[in-house]
Amino acid sequence: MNHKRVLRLAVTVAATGALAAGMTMTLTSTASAGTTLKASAAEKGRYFGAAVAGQKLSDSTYVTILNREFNSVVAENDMKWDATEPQQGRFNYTGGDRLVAHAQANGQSVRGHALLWYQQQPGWARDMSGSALRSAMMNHVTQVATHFRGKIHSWDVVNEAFADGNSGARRDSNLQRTGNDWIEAAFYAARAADPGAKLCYNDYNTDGINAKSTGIYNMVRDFKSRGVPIDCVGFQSHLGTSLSSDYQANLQRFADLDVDVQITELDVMSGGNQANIFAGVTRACMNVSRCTGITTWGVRDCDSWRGSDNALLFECSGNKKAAYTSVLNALNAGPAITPSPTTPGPTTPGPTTPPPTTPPPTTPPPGPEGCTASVSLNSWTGGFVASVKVTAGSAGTNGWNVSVTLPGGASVTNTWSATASGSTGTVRFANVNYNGRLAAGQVAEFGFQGTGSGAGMTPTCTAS
Ligand code: G2I
Repeated sequence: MNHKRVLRLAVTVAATGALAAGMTMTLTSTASAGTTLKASAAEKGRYFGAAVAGQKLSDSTYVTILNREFNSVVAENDMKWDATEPQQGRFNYTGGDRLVAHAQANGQSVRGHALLWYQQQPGWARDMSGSALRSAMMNHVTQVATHFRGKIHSWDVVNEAFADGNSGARRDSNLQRTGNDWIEAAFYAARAADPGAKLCYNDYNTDGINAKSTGIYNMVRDFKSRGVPIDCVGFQSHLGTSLSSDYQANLQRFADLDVDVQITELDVMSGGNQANIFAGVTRACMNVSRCTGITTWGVRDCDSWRGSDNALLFECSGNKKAAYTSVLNALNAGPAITPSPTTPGPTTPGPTTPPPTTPPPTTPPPGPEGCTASVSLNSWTGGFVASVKVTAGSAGTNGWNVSVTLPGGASVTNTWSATASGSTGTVRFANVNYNGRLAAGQVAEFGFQGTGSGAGMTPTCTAS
C-alpha cells in the first residue's frame, strides 16, 4: 500500500515537472497490476487493439475475448477500397458500419484502415491511371473519411507506399504514377473530411533503422517541415523469429519528428522466442512516450492471416498463450504516459487538433504573368470532385490563382493543394506554399469537392 502511494506521488511530481518544463508528455515509472491487456495499457495511457474480421463478430468465443481484452479495433478488410467502393462512386459501408457499431457499444476506439493502398483496389481503380485515377482516389478519400467522420480515432490514410530493399524510395504503383504528391494530397483531403481524426502513414518492414524506414522518416520530416497534416506513423510489425536491436530507437526517431507512433499489425512467428519478441515490442512502445498503442493483427491464432504461424496471443480455444502473459507483464511494468492538458487525449480529439485548412499561401512577389488551367470532373448524383491542372506559361510562375464559376446551386466543400476563397458563384483558388513556383511548362495539380453539379466549369488562370 505504501508502495502504491509513493508511486502515485512520483507520477504527480513528474507530471508537474513536465508542465513546468513546457513538455507535452513524459514517462513516469509505475508498477501496476492490470489483469487484461486493455486495462493494463489504459493504466499507462495507451490502447490495446485487435484487427477484426467482420464475419467473426458472430463467434462468441472470439467476441468474448475481443471485448474483455481490447479497447481499440481496426477492420482487417472491411474499410479497404475494394470493400467500400466496389463500383466507382457507389459506396458500401456495411462492414465498416457494423464494426463501428460494435466498437461504440463496447467502449472501443476505431482505427480506420486504409484509405489508399496499392493492393485491394477494386478492379475499376486498378484499371485507371493519370488524372482520372487521381480524381477517383481523392474522391475515395473524401467520401470514406466523410462517412466515418467523428467515429475514427486514427486513419491509415496511406498504407505501404515505400519499396522494400535498399532504395529507400517510393514503391511503384498506379497511385504513385499519378504524381509524387499523391500522399500529401491524400492527407490534406482526409484532414478536410474528418478534422478530428489523427492521420497516419502505415507500413511494414520498418522494424528497425533500415533503408525503407529511413525513406519514410525523410518523408515524414519533409511533411512536418511543410505543414502537411500528418499526425502519426504506424509500424505494422509482422515479425519473424528475432527482434531488431534498434526497434525502439527507430520508433523514437519518428517520435522526435513530433508524430505519434503506434504498433499497428503486430504478429510474431511461433516458436521459442515468440513470447520474448512480443514482450520486446511492448517494452519498446512503453519506453517511447509518443507510442500511444499496440494492435495485434487478429485475436486468436486461427483468426490470423498467417495461418500455421500461430502468430497471435490466444489459442483457438480462447486460452491465453505464454506470449499473452509476457505482453501483459510488459504493459504492467512499463512507464505511464502523462499527457499535459494541452495534448489531445487518445480518444477525444480536442480543440487543439490542427484545422482542416491547407497551409497559408506565401505572398508571391510580382512577376511575369501567364498560365493556363484545365479541369477534369468526376461526378455522381448530387456531387463531384474536380481535378485542376495548372500549366505555367513560357515565363514560369511565382504563384497562381485560378477562378472557377460554379453552376447555380453548386458549392465547394473541400479543397486540397490550393486555398479557396468563397464556396459558391465565382470561387478563387490560390496556390499553397509548395506548388506556386513553376518553371515554364511545369504543371501543378489541385482539386476540390463540391455538392450539386460541377458541369461546364471553365477555369481561368492568372500567374504572378
Ligand atoms: O497482409 C497482411 C496485412 C499487411 N498490412 C496491411 C493489411 O491490410 C494486411 O491484411 C491482410 C488481411 O489480414 C487479409 O485478410 O490483407 C489481405 C489483403 O487485403 C487480406 O486478405 C484478403 C484476401 O486477399 C482476400 O482474397 C479475401 O477475400 O482477405 C479477404 C477476406 O478474407
